[in-house]
Amino acid sequence: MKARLLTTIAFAIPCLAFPTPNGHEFRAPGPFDSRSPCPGLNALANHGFLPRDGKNLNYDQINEAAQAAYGFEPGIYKMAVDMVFQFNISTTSQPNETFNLFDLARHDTIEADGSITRNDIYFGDDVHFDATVFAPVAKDLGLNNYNSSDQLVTVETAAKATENRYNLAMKVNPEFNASMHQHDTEYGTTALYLLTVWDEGQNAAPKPWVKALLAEDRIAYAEGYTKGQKIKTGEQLQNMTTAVRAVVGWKP
Ligand code: HEM
Ligand SMILES: *[C@@H]1O[C@H](CO)[C@@H](O)[C@H](O)[C@H]1NC(C)=O
Ligand SMILES: *[C@@H]1O[C@H](CO)[C@@H](O)[C@H](O)[C@H]1NC(C)=O
Ligand SMILES: *[C@@H]1O[C@H](CO)[C@@H](O)[C@H](O)[C@H]1NC(C)=O
Ligand SMILES: *[C@@H]1O[C@H](CO)[C@@H](O)[C@H](O)[C@H]1NC(C)=O
Ligand SMILES: CC(=O)N[C@H]1CO[C@H](CO)[C@@H](O)[C@@H]1O
Repeated sequence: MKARLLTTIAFAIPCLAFPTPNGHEFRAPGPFDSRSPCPGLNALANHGFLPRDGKNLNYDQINEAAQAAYGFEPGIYKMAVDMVFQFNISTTSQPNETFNLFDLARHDTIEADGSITRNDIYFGDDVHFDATVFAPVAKDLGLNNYNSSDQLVTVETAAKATENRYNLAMKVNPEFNASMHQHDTEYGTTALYLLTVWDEGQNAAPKPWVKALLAEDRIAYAEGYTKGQKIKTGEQLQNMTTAVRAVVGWKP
């Protein structure tokens, strides 16, 4: 209840929001900084939880940043980082140890078609935020023009928004890839953003927090974001993924 009140006040009066942690103010990337198709990692670099240049990142840095900024349990991103090395997509001088954020844009490795904030590689750019791609998603999520009694993204809303995006991508992209790997990750990244900006007290994701992460690669400290009291676990992420998939009747 207290958390809810504080969050509500923080929405209304941004200067009362929880302060941005020291040294972790938002700074947009410069022309020589490396960024990825992943809003979660880009935001960590934009806030200095990862090196702001986004280069030569190793597993320990990712692991620590995900704990410090988002409150994830240790080890939760080991498999994701291992995939980078298994796919041989690193372009650093130590390609089995480190990678640059831009390396993650290599299509049909971890990067897949039907992202909710990026376009498909078929249209030329799968790495930068794409306002045209995101507009219908934002509309489905109700991220714009909402009132004070309608401030939360639910699992149901999020699942349907992603489903609509997949359907649209399949319709407009003649080379839409429905590879096995892609199918495995479907709706998983939706669960990931929900859990990252989940508000325990309200049992949903505040719209301004969702919008900052997805549309600006930014952590919504100015809008009252906190990582919460409880550590976010792999089991929770698994359950969230199951819940998102259940809404749309996704079958493996
Ligand atoms: C630290 C916590 C993380 C969060 C909150 C996060 C969040 C997300 C989200 C929400 C998306 C979907 C974006 C969209 O559909 O437009 C995404 C995509 C992606 N993430 Fe992350 N992520 C995290 C960590 C990682 C890690 C550790 C890796 C690999 C080293 C990774 C690699 C990717 C890649 C390659 C994509 C693009 C997939 C696609 O094409 O949609 N992410 N991430
Ligand atoms: C990556 O490189 C390793 C070693 O060179 C090789 O065994 C592996 O098959 C490669 N993986 C892919 C996906 O190409
Ligand atoms: C990377 O690891 C693979 C085995 O996983 C090995 O074959 C390859 O030589 C290593 N590459 C470098 C540059 O260390
Ligand atoms: C707030 O928005 C919701 C959803 O658009 C709507 O159902 C509700 O009537 C609105 N409430 C107020 C007080 O305007
Ligand atoms: C995850 O779901 C399982 C099966 O429904 C349940 O037993 C478990 O308590 C859930 N875990 C969390 C952390 O919610
Ligand atoms: C497996 C597969 O179909 N891969 C294709 C995905 O789409 C790109 C371009 O859109 C093609 O180059 C791949 O061959």
